[in-house]
Amino acid sequence: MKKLLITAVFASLSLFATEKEVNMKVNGMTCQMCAKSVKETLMTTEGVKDAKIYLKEGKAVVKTEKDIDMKALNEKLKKHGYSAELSK
Ligand SMILES: [Cu+2]
Repeated sequence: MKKLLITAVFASLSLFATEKEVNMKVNGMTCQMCAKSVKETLMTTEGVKDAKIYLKEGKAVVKTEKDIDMKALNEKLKKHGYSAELSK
């Protein structure tokens, strides 16, 4: 039982270690539908765990477990008229 607990703690620690938050500037969003579309595109991108879209600010905060392939992401976004770049 104790061993199981330790294993669980280590598993959650390594999860924290690999997960990070990335800020992106998103261009081209004008309404709620845009935000939804960008979110869906991000959520189907490899490594992305969660994405929060800020329509007014034109940005996205993305939880990811690996570096995002921005080129591949932009190719998908471009089809819908958006683009994204890493900020800060
Ligand atoms: Cu829109």
